[in-house]
Formats: sequence, C-alpha cells, structure tokens
Amino acid sequence: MNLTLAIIKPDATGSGAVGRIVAHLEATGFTVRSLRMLTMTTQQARSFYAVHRERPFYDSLVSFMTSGPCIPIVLEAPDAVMRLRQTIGATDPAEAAEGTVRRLYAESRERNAIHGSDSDDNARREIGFFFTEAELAR
Ligand code: IDP
Ligand code: MG
Repeated sequence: MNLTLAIIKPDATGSGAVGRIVAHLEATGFTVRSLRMLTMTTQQARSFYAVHRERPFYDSLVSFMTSGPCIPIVLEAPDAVMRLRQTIGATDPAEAAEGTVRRLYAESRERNAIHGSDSDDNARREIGFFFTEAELAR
C-alpha cells in the first residue's frame, strides 16, 4: 500500500518540532495527503493503543498521548509503511539510527515524538480511526 499513518505526539507538538518533523517527512519522499490536530480523549487513546492493553506501559502511554495535542498525518509514498518505519527509527531514541525522526526529536522510549503504522492492515485501521473517506479524497 502507498499510504500510512504518522502521528506527531504531544512531546513534539509541545516542543516546537512540528514544522521540522513535517519537513523531514516531505524531504524523505512522502506527500502529505491529509492532516489534523486533536487532543485525544482517554477513550480514544485506549482504543488506538488497545493492542498494548496488557503491557506495563499502557496506562502511562495513554496518559502521555492525552496530555496535549497530537497531529495525525496520512502520508503517501511507495512502500509507505516500511519507508515511514525506517524514517522514524527504533522505539527508543537511544537505539534509533542517526538521522531518524526519533533520534533527532524524541525524549525517551515513551515520549518518542512520532507514531508510524507497522503494517498495511494497521495503516488502514489507523487512517480510518482519524480520517473519513472524504478527507482523503482528491
Ligand atoms: P512503536 O511506536 O515503535 O511501534 P510500540 O512497541 O508499538 O512501539 O509501542 C507503542 C508506543 O508505546 C511507543 O511508541 C512508545 O510511545 C510507548 N512505549 C513502547 N514501549 C515502551 C516502554 O517500554 N516504556 C514506555 N513506553 C513505551
Ligand atoms: Mg507500534
């Protein structure tokens, strides 16, 4: 699939990194197809990250993701999912490769600046979580 979902997380919207992160994504070859800004409710964040509900970091993650505004972005490129995962880097910025978004802008394993879908199926689900068909049409 040529679409994936990124989310600029509350640490990065709060630290003035939004413009630089979007510029980095565009410079990497992605086209922005749609974006919006919202502060997620606890229910939204719990649902978005439901796959992690048994993990020890789940409650803290939900609290972080609802602590400020997020910017979900639908990105288009060939092999979008894999390309975005390479562009954002490893979950922990200390382990993320040089030049990746998390290496450049993330604070910690939790406050790691950006989300990227990890499969085509999850990209479809996650895009649908934030955007209607009409918002993707052009
Ligand atoms: P990913 O975002 O690199 O795909 P996941 O394992 O899917 O990483 O975890 C989802 C999010 O949960 C991470 O981006 C990060 O914000 C948070 N997270 C993951 N592992 C930990 C942890 O060990 N401690 C605290 N937060 C974590
Ligand atoms: Mg993940």
